Amino acid sequence: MSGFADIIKMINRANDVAIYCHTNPDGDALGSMLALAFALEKKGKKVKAYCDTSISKRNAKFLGSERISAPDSVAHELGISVDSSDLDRLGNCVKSFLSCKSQIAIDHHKSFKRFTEICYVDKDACACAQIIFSLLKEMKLIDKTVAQLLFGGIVTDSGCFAYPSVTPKTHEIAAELMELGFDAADVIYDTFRSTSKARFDLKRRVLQNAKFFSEDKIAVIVFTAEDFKATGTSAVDTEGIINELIDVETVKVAYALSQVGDKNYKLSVRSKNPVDASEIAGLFGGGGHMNAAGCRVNGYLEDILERIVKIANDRI
Ligand SMILES: [Mn+2]
Repeated sequence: MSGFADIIKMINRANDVAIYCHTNPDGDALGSMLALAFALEKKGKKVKAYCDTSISKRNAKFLGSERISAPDSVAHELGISVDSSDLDRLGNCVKSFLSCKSQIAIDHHKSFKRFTEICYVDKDACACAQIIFSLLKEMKLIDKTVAQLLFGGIVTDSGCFAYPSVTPKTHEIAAELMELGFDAADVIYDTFRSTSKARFDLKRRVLQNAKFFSEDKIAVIVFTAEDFKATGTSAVDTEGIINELIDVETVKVAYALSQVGDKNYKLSVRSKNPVDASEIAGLFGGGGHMNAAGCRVNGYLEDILERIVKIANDRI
C-alpha cells in the first residue's frame, strides 16, 4: 500500500486523468468519482469519468453525473479507480483502466484484492468518499461542489450515519464538509430518501412477497425480470430496498436476489453482528463489508434459496 504522497506525485505529473468506478455505481462510487473529477479539473487536468452502467434517475442528482460515460478507446495517462474492491468490479471498464499508462486504486472494502501497484486502502473508512476527502484536503482542493459530492457519498454508504462503520471521524468529516455551505438536508433527501414512483411500486410489489425463515431471523426478497418489467424499473432501482428486511427486529441475515438473466442472479447480503456479510458473499466469489456485501449466483431460484438460507442458518 502507498501513502498519499506517492498518489499526489502521480496526480501532479499527469495531465490527462481517467477516473473509474464499479459497475452499478452507488452514491459512494459516484460521489467519490465526481468529487475527484471536479477537484482535478480545478487543478488544470483534463479529466474523464468512466462507468460501464448508465446512471439511474436517483443517482443523476449527483452534480456532474451527466459527464459520466462508458470508456472511449483512448489510452489515458493516469487511471484512478475509486470504490472498487477488485478489478472485475470495473466491469466493461477493465480494458480501458488497464490501458492507462499508470494506475491507482483507492478503496475501503474489507474484501479489497490488490490490482494496482499503487493503491490506498482504508478498511476502517465507512465510505470511499471519506478517503477522497483526506486526499483532496491534503491537496487543498475542497470547494463547495466537491464537498457536496463527498457528503452525498458518505451519506449513502453510511446509511445516513446509521451503520456500525460510522466513526467519530465520519462525523468530523461531515461537519467539515457542511461548513462549505451546501444544503445538507437537500443532499440527504436527493441521495438517500427520495425515490421514483416506479421504484416505490417495485418496492411495494417485492416486499409483499418477502419470505422469512428460521423464526424470522432470515429474510429474503426476489426481484424477478417480471417485477422489473411490470414496474418499468431495472436492477439499479433495487438499491436500498433490502434495508427494509434487515430493519426487522428479529432479522439477522437479509438477502435480496435480483434477476440478471436466465438462472443468473445478483445476490445482496445484509447482516447484523456477529454475522459477516462479506464472508457469505465470499463463498460465491463476491465480497464487501462486514454488514453489507454482494456477489453473483447461478442456478435455479429454488436451489439458490435453499442454499443461501442454509448458509445463513449455519451462522445465526
Ligand atoms: Mn463504498
